[in-house]
Amino acid sequence: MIMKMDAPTAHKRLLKWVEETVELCKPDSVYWADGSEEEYDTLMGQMVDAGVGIKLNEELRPNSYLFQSDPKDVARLESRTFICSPTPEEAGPTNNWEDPAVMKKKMLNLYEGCMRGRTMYVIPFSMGPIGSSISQIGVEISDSAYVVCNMRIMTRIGSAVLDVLGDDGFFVPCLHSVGTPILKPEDDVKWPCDPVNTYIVHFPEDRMIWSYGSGYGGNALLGKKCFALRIASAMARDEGWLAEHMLILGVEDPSGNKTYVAAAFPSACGKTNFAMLNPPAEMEGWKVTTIGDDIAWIKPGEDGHLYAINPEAGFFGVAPGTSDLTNGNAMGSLSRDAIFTNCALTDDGDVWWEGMTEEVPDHLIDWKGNDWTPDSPTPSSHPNARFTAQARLCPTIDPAWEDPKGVKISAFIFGGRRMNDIPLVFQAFNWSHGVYLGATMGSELTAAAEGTVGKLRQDPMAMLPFIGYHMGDYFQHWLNMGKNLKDPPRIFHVNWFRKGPNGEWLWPGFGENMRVLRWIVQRTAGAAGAFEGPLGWMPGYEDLDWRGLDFSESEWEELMAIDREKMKAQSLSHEELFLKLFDRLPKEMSLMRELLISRY
Ligand code: SAT
Ligand code: MN
Repeated sequence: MIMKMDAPTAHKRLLKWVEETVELCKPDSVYWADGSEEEYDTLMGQMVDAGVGIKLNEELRPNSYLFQSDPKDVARLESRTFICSPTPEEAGPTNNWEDPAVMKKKMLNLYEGCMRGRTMYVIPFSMGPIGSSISQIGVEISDSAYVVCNMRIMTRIGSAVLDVLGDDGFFVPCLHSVGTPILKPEDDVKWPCDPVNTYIVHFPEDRMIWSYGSGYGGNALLGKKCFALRIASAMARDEGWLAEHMLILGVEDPSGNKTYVAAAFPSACGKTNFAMLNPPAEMEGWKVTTIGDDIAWIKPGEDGHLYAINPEAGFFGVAPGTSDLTNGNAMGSLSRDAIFTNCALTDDGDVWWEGMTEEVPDHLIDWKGNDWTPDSPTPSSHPNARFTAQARLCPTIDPAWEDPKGVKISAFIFGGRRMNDIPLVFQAFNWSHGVYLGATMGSELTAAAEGTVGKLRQDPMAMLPFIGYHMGDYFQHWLNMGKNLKDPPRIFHVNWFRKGPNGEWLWPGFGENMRVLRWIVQRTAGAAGAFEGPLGWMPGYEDLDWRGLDFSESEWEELMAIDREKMKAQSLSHEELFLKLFDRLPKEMSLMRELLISRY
């Protein structure tokens, strides 16, 4: 057993925490991750030998592995996610809350001896380029080698992080256990988890994360939603920056000028696709580059502008639906050195998922390990099957993606999934109006299984499950941020999902979204036309580049139309969320709503 003596750090608080965790969780051994390639290969080798993971065909998918989870552990679990601030008011009505003392007591009971028979991994990690002034350090303790390997792709881990941490640097402790000690040989299962006792708990005051019972995605890779959004949002509020659920992309115009944009979309709106968009060939000279596909940390620079980094180093993307047609750049990123979870296995040792190719393989092993044919009644991959891919392998990765200064943000985009009311694109009148657009963002439910079709789900800034404090205070923080900037980024709203009377999509989406992006970027430079509408500044037909797309002016009119009666009804739905937040809702939000109604 490697004990404290062998620890590769002299950081007192870290050593003490590791020692206490050993005493509590009682692992068989302790291993400090150094982040090396050999370490990754060794851990993967061990998991393959144990039948936990599958090594994919080296020729078809070099250095890549497939894991299949317990069917009861397949996604983030919002009902078990808690913000344990000192009072329920601080967590607000949109988060689950429990008294921190009560929750700690309950979880200490669960953690007691939970790593018996297992190795306890200590994983120092940096969110953001190591040493950047926008980056933050965390240390995850986990009893899962799968977590170590995923963290090595999604973040920067190991010795280099300890060097920056020094003897007394700040770090966020993140404790994770799959919650299944190995007490007898039968306990050593392929995907250990404890769905009954799963908890994903945040202590914003302590800047600390405790997770128990799940090995999947955001429940277990604690740098992602837990740290980079929930804990970081609380840190950002206190320190004057923003931790947002946003992709960051660069737009290069034909003369080589680069404009960076950060964008928030509700789930299932093609966020990863947008971050890696391939412009239509006819829009010669226009190019999109990728900084990140999920999370942005944004800080004001000395010059009064906002600078953003992607705190992550990889993509944890939804596999089904990803193809060379929908997102060739994601396919490029996962062509090697990747981890797949809950995808299907092909007969030649590669992965497959619904939508990957037009031709469906005759035979697969599905995500549950069963034989599968096109006649099988269930999909071969779980709908939330994931790829963990290195950002540096993305064909569109921006040369500045690891720049410690970050990239200057010129525009924010808030997206919606609105089938029958909101036009394709418009620009907010000013910063506070833009914050209102973000605050009232929503998506219409698509499947009956999700609830009533067409019902609007409010998801402010796509942050509903990711704000580590009261949502009203979060809106106030956004308003405050704008006041302190010299030239705040322009704010836009887009909706790729509008449908016509016969249920047909009015906008082709995907690469064609470049036409909207071009208008947005030109607006931020004061170089594109717009007219004033009730919702904001809107482009006219002539303001978009139509080369290579047959889209008539009357189609455009339909796509951009505003039905004043529908809009009035919609603004009532904003009130529902605002009422919940009433005692902490900034008055600007109510005023913006009044102004909006008065313009219809
Ligand atoms: O599981 S993750 O949190 O990483 C992804 C998601 O559910 O949004
Ligand atoms: Mn996300």
